[in-house]
Formats: sequence, structure tokens, C-alpha cells
Amino acid sequence: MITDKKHIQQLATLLLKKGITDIVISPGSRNAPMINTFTGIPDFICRNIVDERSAAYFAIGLALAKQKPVVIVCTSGTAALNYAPAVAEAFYQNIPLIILTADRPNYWIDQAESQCIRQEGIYRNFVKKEVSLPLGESEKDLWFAARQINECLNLAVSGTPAPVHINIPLEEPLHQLIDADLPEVKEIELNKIHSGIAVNDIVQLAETISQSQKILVLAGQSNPNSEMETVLIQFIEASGAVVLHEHLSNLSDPKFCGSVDAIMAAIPAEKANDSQPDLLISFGGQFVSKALKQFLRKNKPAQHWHLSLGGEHFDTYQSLTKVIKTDALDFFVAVSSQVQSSKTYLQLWKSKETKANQLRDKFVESIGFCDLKAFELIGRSIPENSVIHLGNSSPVRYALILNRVENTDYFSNRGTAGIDGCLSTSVGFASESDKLNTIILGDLSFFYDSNALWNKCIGSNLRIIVIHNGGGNIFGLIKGPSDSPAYNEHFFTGNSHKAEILAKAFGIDYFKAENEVELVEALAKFYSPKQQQVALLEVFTDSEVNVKVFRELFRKVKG
Ligand SMILES: Cc1ncc(C[n+]2csc(CCOP(=O)(O)OP(=O)(O)O)c2C)c(N)n1
Repeated sequence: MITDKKHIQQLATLLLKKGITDIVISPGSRNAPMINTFTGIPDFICRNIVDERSAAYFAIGLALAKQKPVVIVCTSGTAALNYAPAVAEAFYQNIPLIILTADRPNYWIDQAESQCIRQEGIYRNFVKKEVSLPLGESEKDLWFAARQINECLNLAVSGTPAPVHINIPLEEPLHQLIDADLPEVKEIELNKIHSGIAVNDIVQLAETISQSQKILVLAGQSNPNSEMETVLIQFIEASGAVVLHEHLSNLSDPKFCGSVDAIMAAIPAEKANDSQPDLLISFGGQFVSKALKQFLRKNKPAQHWHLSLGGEHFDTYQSLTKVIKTDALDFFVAVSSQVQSSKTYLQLWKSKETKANQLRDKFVESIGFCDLKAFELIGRSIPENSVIHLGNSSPVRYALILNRVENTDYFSNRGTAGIDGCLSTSVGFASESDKLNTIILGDLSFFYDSNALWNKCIGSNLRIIVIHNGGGNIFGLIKGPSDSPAYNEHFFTGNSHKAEILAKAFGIDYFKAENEVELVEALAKFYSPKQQQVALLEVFTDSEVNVKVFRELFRKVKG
């Protein structure tokens, strides 16, 4: 059975034609025509999540795991506003969410009608395209609606992917169903954008690369891509470039340089010139490291090229000179065969990395129980070939200080770095992943997003690690908040609630650790093949010890 509303029928037809079948539904009445239609057609895979904030973050995880657009559907009113945080995250992480919000006909807006808000354009700043479908069902209305739907679905995945918003005003009655096939609707196709850079341009770009002695490539946050790894290795071999990455770039070859913050700490100010690049080439999403941004803003390269299909002008380091509208992979393939350069710059960075990592390892070996130690022990226990999700804000920083877990994919909500959906995103990802998924997050982030556990999609492959350092410990690590008289109450926000009760409420196996011995024991059980159910491990640490250790680490790495 499907709804009798013709726009919704068209929408369903076009979603199927474009291969978009994953739907996350939040309950409501105005969105009944969509719910009835999507659940009435077996080709759609529908999940139900009540909390729209969590549902939209869950959809981000699902879209990342499946590498496909995901539809989110909600009713009118504040339900739609609750999607907003995840829409912003998806926008800045280039994830194609298809947002369907049911609405009242516009003549009822601001007329003291129930569950009505000004819905048109509510995500205006964070979507690539937004439309409100017409209410009528005349031939012209249907042609117009189909065109709008086609355009939204095409734009979501073209160039730089992004969310799109289709607002759908609906008249009552809302529940009239018919036993019919979906209508045939004309699909408008959008040619894939080819990144093809003109041959002349490639020759010129390769020439500039060859003339540069110090080339720094910044591989920002990206999905795992083994082809990219191979191509970048070839580029390094040809050009002598330094490829700098963080765990979230999902590159792992030892020819690349990781440990960004440690390397930054190991560059003495008086010798910064040696490490300053002539040519900076960037692609992918953001870097977490603030020290890197500060270093490059202070030691600007003569040229900075940013590679992106969407042509974004990311001048993060205040030195952007060229935007190259291309797929990064195509770019490196095209130039690699034509470049040559010296290798001394790469050797300089590599030796700094090796030295900084040795000092780091010696220090970590020597410390007592704290967040850094816990991350080291956790990293050693996480099985290879699994997925790691990192919460904001200190979890992602600690994880990046230490080595990557081998053969593992890393994800984190770093588009906007919110603490409000880290768990939901990991739940969404794990629900479609055939690997073991571990999310490591702080206690405030866990409590903020505990509704992530309030759905039926939680896979047995999920392992949740809550680093309970008693509050927002990140504010003690960074300069500024820790000196404020309001630190304890309004930055750190001491938190004595424990995750145990919530784990029990949601039927999740619970483990806890308060020292190194307990953590080692708990991790062995937590990751044992016998553990066949979703599990939560709460690790208690002392916030003051954490702050001291964190600061001491960077003093040690500086030498
Ligand atoms: C939605 C949202 N609100 C506020 C913040 C600011 N913020 C960044 S980190 C943080 C504290 C996080 O605490 P916790 O989850 O316990 O992790 P940790 O302190 O260990 O980093 C806050 C409030 C944010 N990033 N996102």
C-alpha cells in the first residue's frame, strides 16, 4: 500500500531510480504519507528513531558506512529543528543527507495552528539546495515537484556532496492509502563531473612542483581509500614531498608523517624556516591539530593549492594561491609521472617524527594511570581490522597523539566538532558495518547523546568506551578556560553521574575500570570473542592528573 498523495509517490519513484533506499523515520502524523509509502515498498530499508537529533546523526553514520545518501523523514514543527545540528555536521563533512520534513500548507503558518513553525529554509546555511514542494496535484504541479526532487537528489551527490532539504506541505487527510504501483516519473540525470585538468595545466603544475624544494601535502579527513594511499606513495617517491596526515585521513603507510602535534612541538621556533614549505597542497576535510594551523599561518608557504571537486576556497592557512577543481586522486595520478624533486625535506620531517615519537613512547611508558595511559592500553587492545569512532574533544586529541591502530578505519564528527551526536553517528555506522566498531567518548558527550541507545538498530558489533574524567576535562588541557574563576562550574562542569545506570536501562553489558590493572582485565573481556553483545566500558580517571600528564607530554616531546 502507498499514499494517495501524488508528490510522495513521485518522490518514492525518484529515490528508487537513483538507488536511494535507506530511510530513517521519526514518528509523527504530518509525515504519515511518507511513512506509509516507504514502509509499504519492500525496496526501502526503514529504521525508526524517535529523537530527531539522534536520528539525523545516526543517518550520518549510516551514510558513511554505506557510502550512499540516506533519507531522514520527520513531522512538522520542532521535530524539523532538531535535525539542524546533524545537518550542519553533514554539510561540513560533505555527507549527502536527504532531509524530508512534512509541513502544513503555507496558509496555516503563523495562524495559531498546532505544530506549525516557519519551516521553509530552516537549514538554509547548511544545505546545497532547499525546496518546498507545491501542494496542488495538477499536471503542472506534478511536473514542477518532480523537477525539484530530481534536482535535489542530483545535487546531493554531485561535486562536493552535501545535504539537501525537501520540505513537503501536506493537506489532510493524511492516511489514505491505495493498493497501486508507484507512478512512472521522468528521471533527470546529472552527468558525473569529470575532474579532467587540461594537459597544459598538468605540465605547468608539475613544473612548479619540480621546482619546489619543500612540498607539504596535507591529507585532511577522508574516507578510507586504498587507491589514494598507493597514488600518494608514488607522488612522494617522485617528488620528495612530505604527506602529513592524521588518523582521520585514513592513510597508514609509514612513508607518510602522522603524529602532527608531536612534530609541531618538536620544531623549535628558531628553526621553523627549515620546516616551512614552499608549496602546500591540501585536500580532504579539516585537520584537528591547532598547532599545525598556527605553524602554517606563521610560516606561510609561497604557494598553497587546494584540490576539491566543488572548488571551495579553503584559505585555512591564509596563503591560498590556487584552487584546483579536481578529484585529489586524479590530480596526483596526473602529476606524479612528470615531477622530480629533492628528498631532503622529507628526511627532515621523518627524523623529527621518529624522535618525537621516541620521546612520546618513553614518556607514556613512565606515567601512571590517566587518560593518556588509558588510550594507550585501549589502542593496544582494539582488534585489527575494526572501526574506531572518536568523540570530541579530548578523545580525538588523545587518540591522535598515539599511533594508529593497524588496519583500522577512523571516523569522527569533525565537520563541526559537536559533542551532541558522536554516539548516535557511531551507532548508525555500526548498524551497517560487518566489522567491530569502537566509539571512545567523554562522559559529558555520552550523557548528552545517550538517546543514541534508544533505538532498535544497535548492533552487537558495537563497543562503547566512556572516558569518565569527571566532566569536560578538555577545558583543563587547553589554555584559557583553566585560568577562569568560573572553570569548575561552567567549563569543566563536574559530572558525578555514572554511565552504568544508562547501560543497564538499555540492556547493554557493562564493564568498568578505575586503574591500569582493572582496565587491562576489562579490555580482555570487552574484546573477547565471547562478548557477543553490545558492551559499554566506563574508565574512571582523575582530571587533575590528566592535565598534568598532558602538559608534561608536550614539554618532554619538545626535548
Ligand atoms: C553541542 C556542543 N556543545 C558544546 C560544545 C563545547 N565542548 C567541547 S568539548 C566539551 C566537553 C566535552 O566533555 P567530555 O565529553 O566529557 O569529553 P572530554 O572533556 O574528555 O573532552 C564541550 C562542552 C561542543 N563541542 N558541542
